Amino acid sequence: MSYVDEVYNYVVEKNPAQPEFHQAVREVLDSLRVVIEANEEEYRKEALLERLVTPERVILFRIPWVDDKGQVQVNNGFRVQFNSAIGPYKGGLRFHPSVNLGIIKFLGFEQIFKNSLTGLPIGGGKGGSDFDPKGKSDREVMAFCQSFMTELYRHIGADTDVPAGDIGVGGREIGYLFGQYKRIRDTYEGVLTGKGLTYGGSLARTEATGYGLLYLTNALLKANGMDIKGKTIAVSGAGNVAIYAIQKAQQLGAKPVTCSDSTGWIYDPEGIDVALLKEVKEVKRARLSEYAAARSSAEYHEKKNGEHGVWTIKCDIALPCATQNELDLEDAKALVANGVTAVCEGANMPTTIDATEYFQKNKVLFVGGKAANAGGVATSALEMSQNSERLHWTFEEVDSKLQGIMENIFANIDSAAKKYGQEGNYVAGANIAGFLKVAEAMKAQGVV
Ligand code: NDP
Ligand code: 2IT
Repeated sequence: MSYVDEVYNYVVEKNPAQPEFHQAVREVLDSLRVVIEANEEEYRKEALLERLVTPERVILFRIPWVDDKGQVQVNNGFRVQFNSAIGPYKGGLRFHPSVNLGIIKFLGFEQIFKNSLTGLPIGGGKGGSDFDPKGKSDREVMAFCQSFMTELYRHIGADTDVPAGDIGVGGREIGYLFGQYKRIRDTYEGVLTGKGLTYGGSLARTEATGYGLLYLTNALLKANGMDIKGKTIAVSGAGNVAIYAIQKAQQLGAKPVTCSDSTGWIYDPEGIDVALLKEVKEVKRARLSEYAAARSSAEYHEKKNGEHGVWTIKCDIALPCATQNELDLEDAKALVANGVTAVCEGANMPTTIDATEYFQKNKVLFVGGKAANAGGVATSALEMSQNSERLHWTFEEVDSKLQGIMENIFANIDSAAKKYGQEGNYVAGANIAGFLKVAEAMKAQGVV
């Protein structure tokens, strides 16, 4: 059996009931075959792949907190410190009821390669909780965040592990987490990114993932002889990534016509009104039905099981920006039948493996999340730089660095794909380019 297949079987055996983690590993290992086969003996002897798929450290903890009725609640907390070969662990925290160890491991594993692709010195990690911030008062969210940090603080630090936001963790949560860390440690340091602008945050971090996604999409289209101007875009999600993807798409002259949340989706043929979307989702924290109620051009569709939502809308470009496995084979077929030319992942692993293969077979330009959504974590690394030098850069400075980083990522994944005989396969290009740097650093540092 090949080393790649052996290690995949090892992962399935050692990590039962973690399908998302298996899926993330499968996708990476499959595209590394050509590299692994060329170095099989050396990698096998050093157990390089076994080390790569095994987190350096996993922290599981209890989070007790008191709700507004005086009732004690208990949630599960996770931090997976996956790989620190090229820098301190870096990656977001997700608060969502679906969070479990397998989900955090898939996210932490992907983060290793994504962070490597940014070209910046950051290792891979991820964390979170099955806590649901939806419907909670600010005081309840604060109580939860303080309890979460009361355990997490001992495992993180500006040069050790630097968490940030992800689903369910935005500016409000980062503020509460930072306050509690500072209080316990009595140290003012850049231990989290995505901070507010008054206490060490970076300009453009809020916008970075969505903007970066569009900078990359733009570079992809240009390299393939197309222009983003005038293109119709289907976006899913209505959170941090989706909102700023929609905003940048409009700035580049494209027309995003959809968005979605966990309860329903919007089709707005005149183009999404970003100011209204921000008011509904960022300020009121309300459902998308309120968007439709305030805008006559918009149709609202309640989410139904088995229904295919935004992917049934005819578009040139699809940008999944909500969550894992939200775009399946049937969705891919509908998009291809409607003439989609490019799909770039704003979310982490939103496309199932069979849907990805269907796009690739049908010559749709496809860029996975490790490359396409790396702008968020890249700008987090820029926030770390600013914290270290105790200076703030202007919005334009950060934004132009972000644009440069995304264009660089595209150039690197494109040339890695070509170099390894898989021209146009940007998934393979990203996995290979991300892997090579980490593997080199792991080899240099010996058996650790
Ligand atoms: P947010 O919490 O801001 O928004 C998530 C959006 O997706 C919301 O609209 C939410 O709906 C919807 N959503 C989440 N889970 C589900 C679900 N199970 N079914 C349907 N809809 C769902 O998160 P982000 O925008 O930050 O994250 C979106 C994706 O992007 C995630 O995959 C994340 O890992 C990834 N990502 C985020 C980065 C960042 O910097 N924030 C960086 C790189 C990747 P509702 O409003 O109803 O909750
Ligand atoms: O998935 C991701 O890259 C993020 N949620 C952002 C991580 C970060 O450290 O900014």
